Amino acid sequence: MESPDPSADLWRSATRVLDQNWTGRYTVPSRTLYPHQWSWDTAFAAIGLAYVNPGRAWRDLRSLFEAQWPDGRVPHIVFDPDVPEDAYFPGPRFWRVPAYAGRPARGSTGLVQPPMHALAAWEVYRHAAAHGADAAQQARVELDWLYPRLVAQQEFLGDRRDAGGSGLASIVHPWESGLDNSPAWDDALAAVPADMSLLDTYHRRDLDVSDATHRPTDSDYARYLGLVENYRDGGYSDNDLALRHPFVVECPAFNTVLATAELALAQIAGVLGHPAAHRHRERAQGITAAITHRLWDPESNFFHARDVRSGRLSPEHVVSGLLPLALPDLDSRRVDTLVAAAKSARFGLPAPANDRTGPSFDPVRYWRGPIWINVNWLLRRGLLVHGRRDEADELRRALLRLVHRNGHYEYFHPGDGSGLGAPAFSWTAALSLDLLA
Ligand code: 2M8
Repeated sequence: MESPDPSADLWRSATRVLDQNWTGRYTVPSRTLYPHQWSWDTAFAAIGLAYVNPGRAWRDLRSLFEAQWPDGRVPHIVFDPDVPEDAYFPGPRFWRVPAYAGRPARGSTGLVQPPMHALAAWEVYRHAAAHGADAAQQARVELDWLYPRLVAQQEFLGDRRDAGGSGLASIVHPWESGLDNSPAWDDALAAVPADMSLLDTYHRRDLDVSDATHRPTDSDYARYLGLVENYRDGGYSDNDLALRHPFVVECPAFNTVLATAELALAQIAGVLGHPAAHRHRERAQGITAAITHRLWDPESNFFHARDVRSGRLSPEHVVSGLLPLALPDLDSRRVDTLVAAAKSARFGLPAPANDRTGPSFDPVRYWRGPIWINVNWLLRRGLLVHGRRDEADELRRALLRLVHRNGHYEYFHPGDGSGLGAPAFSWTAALSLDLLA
């Protein structure tokens, strides 16, 4: 039987999950599977913490940005020195990140993830006053500390990572997308050698704690490791990426987040009295234009990932192709087309990670079929940005129902809604708080 006040119930359980996953310095995505700090998970956690504990939201963001590299990149994982090497694979030793002056004690990877942090910082700031004058004052101080670091993060992605010279940031590894084994990468990954012997030397820790049918396959992992080795052995340099690295891809979701970050930075610059607000808005417009120009396929009427090396668009229809809906400057024809696609038999709201009608759809395998709360949260933002209030509210209610009935799981079965992956997952809990508020 459902509780008489499902919202209060959900609020309490979400807060509990965030409390349990707080280490004292940052929030882990999940105690079982991901025992370190992940980049975009930190941003989503902060969006929820904004309602219940803004001090912790700021601490979380600070912990992550304290590990920012001098070139501006914010690592996709910041390792906890107190967690044993074998608690997560690939752990700190595998990455061999070069030492540099001032590097904090915590090691990191050399990859990035979608830059959700400017939006998160803006959201925490926006809600700070509701927690009193001290919280409002702290928010201002934290924004001031974060702003130049957020700008450096954007500059790294916009300059060093513009491997296609198109005004878009490229990812050099599927892990950078956050949508790890999405079919969007299948075509580009086919050109990456899968050295299966790499797996003889390492132990896939993820398979000790989760069901192998839910996780990326061994041949995916062989390619993932080979890609890290190549990038790592080149000193994590981004020079001539398209010539030196076998996986260089422009993702519509990653670049949508990049543009959204510029818009959040414009707001932050306004509050801080920096003259750069206009420049941030111009950058967002430039990225929007490049996404439309480079990643829209007029044949399929959809956004697809582009392989910079081959120049080809991925043929797959996956949820990342819906996310440009979150761009305020997207033209109304594409907005209508995307909303129709989201509601069509391919997806349906809440949207699964992959086209339900396509051959690569797998309802349990991670980013190849299940429903994820964070991408649906972004989709809902897109619906709101374009004034689709009814659809946005319907999606909000469906997401809350899903989590309330099944728990704060990492992802959900797109058929029966059952919870899959890690239980007590931070971004599911955090974004539930935002959806409830
Ligand atoms: C998943 O990715 C990690 C690698 O970064 C993994 O599979 O081990 C993805 O779902 C990613 O989006 C997420 O940030 C991370 C931690 O929740 O897990």
